[in-house]
Amino acid sequence: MENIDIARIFDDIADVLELKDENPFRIRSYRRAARVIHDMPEDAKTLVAEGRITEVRGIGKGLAEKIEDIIKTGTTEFYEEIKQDAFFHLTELLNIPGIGPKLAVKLNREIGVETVDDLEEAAVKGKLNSLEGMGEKIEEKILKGIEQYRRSTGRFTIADAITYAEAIMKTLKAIKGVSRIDIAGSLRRMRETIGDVDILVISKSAGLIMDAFTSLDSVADVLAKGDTKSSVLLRSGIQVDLRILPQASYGSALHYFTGSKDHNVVMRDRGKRMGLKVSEYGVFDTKSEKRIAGKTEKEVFRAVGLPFISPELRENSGEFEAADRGTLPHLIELDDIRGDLQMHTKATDGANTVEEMARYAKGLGYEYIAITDHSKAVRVAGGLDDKELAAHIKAIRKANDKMDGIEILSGVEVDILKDGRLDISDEVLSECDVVLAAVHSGFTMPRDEMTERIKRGIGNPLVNILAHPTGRIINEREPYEIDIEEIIREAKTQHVALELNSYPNRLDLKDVHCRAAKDAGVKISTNTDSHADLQLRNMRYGIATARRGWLEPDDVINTYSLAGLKKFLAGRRR
Ligand code: DGT
Ligand code: CA
Ligand code: CA
Ligand code: ZN
Repeated sequence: MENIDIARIFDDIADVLELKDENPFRIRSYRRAARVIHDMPEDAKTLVAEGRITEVRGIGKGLAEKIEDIIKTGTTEFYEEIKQDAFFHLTELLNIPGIGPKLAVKLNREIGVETVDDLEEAAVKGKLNSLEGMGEKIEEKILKGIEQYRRSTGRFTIADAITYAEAIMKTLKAIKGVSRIDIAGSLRRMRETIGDVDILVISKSAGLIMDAFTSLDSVADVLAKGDTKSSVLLRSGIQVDLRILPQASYGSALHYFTGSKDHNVVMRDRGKRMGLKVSEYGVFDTKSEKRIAGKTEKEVFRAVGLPFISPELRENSGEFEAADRGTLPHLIELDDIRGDLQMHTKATDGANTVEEMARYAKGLGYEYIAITDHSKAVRVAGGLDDKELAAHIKAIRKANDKMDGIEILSGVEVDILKDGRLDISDEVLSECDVVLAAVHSGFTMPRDEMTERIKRGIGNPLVNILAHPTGRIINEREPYEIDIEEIIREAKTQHVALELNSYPNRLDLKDVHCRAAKDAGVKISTNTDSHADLQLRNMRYGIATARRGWLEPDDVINTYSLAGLKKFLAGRRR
């Protein structure tokens, strides 16, 4: 149960109540609950387990009880009732732009529409025009809405969003009269998934920019077009909002539209206590109504007595307290990274040779890499057995001898079998410079068993790093059930680093768990898990997540010099 799933339950309830035309206050309170849970920076599961759930703004005792119920049982009594309601089937229709609760009920009563597919069929067959009170071209509108809905369900990975955002920025930057352009919103905060992309611009030629923006090749649909704000839907299904802003308040707007909402609320309250009004238009003296700051973000922070807070930290998860105490972290940067410790080659399921990977890594300015192909249990990837790995290690050493300017460490991503044993012998593992261990099968094990399995796996003193510790694939596969706190404790005891797998649909460990690991004194290894040389560039997503996890260079072993790294690795093998 992720926060999104819990929020979904409250939203479903609100939908059904709305379809039934129930008390609007009741509907609104369910909607609000859904929003609060959806936007929470921390895992509801963790908050409940630690008894901190009522500390979240907007969660009182009543709501907290419902959330606990959902986490424990996956549902609530009322939700089960709601699911039996005849109207429950109609909630999907509400996702279609242009269909509200009244219309949904009408379509159901008069022509028996229950699902989006039914609706599509009715529209295609021209059954809607005959209904009373339907506007012109209703069928066309609804079909367009259905198409839009099907393309835009779910959030996008950060890599998808960045790819589109950067392309758009490049085009807009080239337009005359654009003096500044920035990404704001969740993408600037580098959240692991992105709802929509927010772009801010300073320019005197608004018309020109809006025309260019709404006629980009990648645009499928223009949702709104105005002088200061336009929104488009890209063919990929990603929505992009563009705002044109005046220079004098640009810093305030950039701060406001970067969010998060929770962070903004605290800024506003903080200002209020100082006799200031903080908004997207500037920081104003409440009495004189004079603007005292707004041109730059730094100015805005300074006006409320704060140093600049990095966007990745703006989740109201302790950044204000740390700023006041002067203990904000010196966040890790991509430039701090000296090597990459997980990648695959042609020996298993990679696309490139050892030499090719090394050459590309050298081009990125790295001092070292580790080649870590799969072991035999991962049959689909052509995993190596003892003998094959031993031969591969020899080949890696040979490549290392031949190549100047970068150290190629020999390694393996060894499988942790269901009983916690590793599927490569200690004899061969001890030939490796670095050993990553990981789970690749049996994902549905009960929590206790999975936790024990992994603890046993990393209990082997030859293991240095636990790879993709929770196994999730964003938008595809939930993490397996584990006691992550227990794993963090074990990693500390065993002197094992936890991986922050930087593959953009993994980002595993995720941000809050990176922070927990850091707090427990456990080191992180940011690796790309590349299966082709170009993927070595995915390190940026790992660094983004590391920053969201408050990590500093010293928390990440890939920032160490080769000697420092070797020392860390040797620490395990006494
Ligand atoms: P997303 O798009 O769901 O990934 O998340 P954001 O954070 O980009 O959210 P978005 O696009 O709805 O709005 C961008 C920022 O604008 C958001 O982070 C904070 C600010 N903002 C928008 N609406 C509100 C609001 O009602 N209250 C406050 N305080 N800030 C808001
Ligand atoms: Ca956004
Ligand atoms: Ca937006
Ligand atoms: Zn793996």
